[in-house]
Amino acid sequence: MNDLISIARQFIIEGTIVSVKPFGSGHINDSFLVKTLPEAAPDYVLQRINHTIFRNIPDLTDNILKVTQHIRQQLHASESISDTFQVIRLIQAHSGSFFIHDEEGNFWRLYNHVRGSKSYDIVANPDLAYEGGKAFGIFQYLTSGIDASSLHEILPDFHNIAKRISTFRETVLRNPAGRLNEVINEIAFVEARSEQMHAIMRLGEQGYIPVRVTHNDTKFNNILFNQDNKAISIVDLDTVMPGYVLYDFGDAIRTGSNMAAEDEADLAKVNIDLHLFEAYSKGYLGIARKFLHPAEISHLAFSAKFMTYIIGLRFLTDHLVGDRYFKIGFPGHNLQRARAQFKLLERMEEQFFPMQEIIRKQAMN
Ligand code: GN1
Ligand code: MG
Repeated sequence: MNDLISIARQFIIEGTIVSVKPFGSGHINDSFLVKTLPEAAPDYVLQRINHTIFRNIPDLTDNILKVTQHIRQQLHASESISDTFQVIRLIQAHSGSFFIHDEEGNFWRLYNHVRGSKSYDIVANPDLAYEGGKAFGIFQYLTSGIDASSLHEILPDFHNIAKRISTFRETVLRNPAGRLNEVINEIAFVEARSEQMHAIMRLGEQGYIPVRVTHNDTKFNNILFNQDNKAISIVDLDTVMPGYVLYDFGDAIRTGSNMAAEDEADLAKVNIDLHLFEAYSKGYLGIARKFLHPAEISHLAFSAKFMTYIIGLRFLTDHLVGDRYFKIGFPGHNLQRARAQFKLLERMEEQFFPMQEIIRKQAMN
């Protein structure tokens, strides 16, 4: 903890640090809540950035500064879209930089912690889902004035399904961790759907859907709520880069309409809740139908299937390579995650028609 305190002190903070504790449930970076006194001073979130995944920290930081500064300006503009929406702020270090590179080679950064905020790994009710949808609609609206091509592509091909599938197939052939025998059913599941899952990529290549500024990691727990359960901010901005909105919508549904955890072991609990789906879509489209293109709207329901597929595929691939990307809590965790995602996808397939109906209805309202 002393080390963490001394790292946090290298940033320009208010108050005196009283504790630093592990925070959140991310699979990539390490996050800590830095509490300070007096009460009036803000608390902070200290993060060790996973630099084997995020290899260019200056570019990453550039993107975050550009996006957060733009949103802040938009929120100050007279015709603001929301009274309660806030944007998180990167805290500058005494050195003048917005990150620290320590002697051990680690990269650190500090954000303000939004006072009184909380997040949800599982969405308890449609009101939260509605708020979450609205928050991502607002986020997309507020970033729409940024030229997407001015952002660095931090993780190239992040949602490139052709590349993800070819990496998967190559991994299956190599079988580097010797785990192939246990995933025969999952491989068949992936292969049976590989063709249809190219749809969004093709729409993009053919120019039917625009490249926009997108968040690319719209897990529901990246939405901050206040004590009244109003969504007030969006966090985890590492993957904000040029992309398709369909990825953002789909990932939010994958995590925000599933009644079970992302890694639920009891597959009977995994399901898409259509009430949550409708509420999220209503909140989102209430803002986004004003600027989405027809081909975007007509693929929203599909995007939920797509994102569930591609994340399941990434978990499965990581299991096959021996758990090198996602942090795991126990052996077999990535396989358990993959199985839960594939079960969720099956449930979405069963309920795809009502999902499409819901989108049609909410898009017209
Ligand atoms: C990772 O930051 P975190 O842990 O929420 C991953 C996402 C996945 C998610 C699955 C940079 O996100 O793409 O959807 O895990 N982020 C990166 O839970 O790979
Ligand atoms: Mg993330």
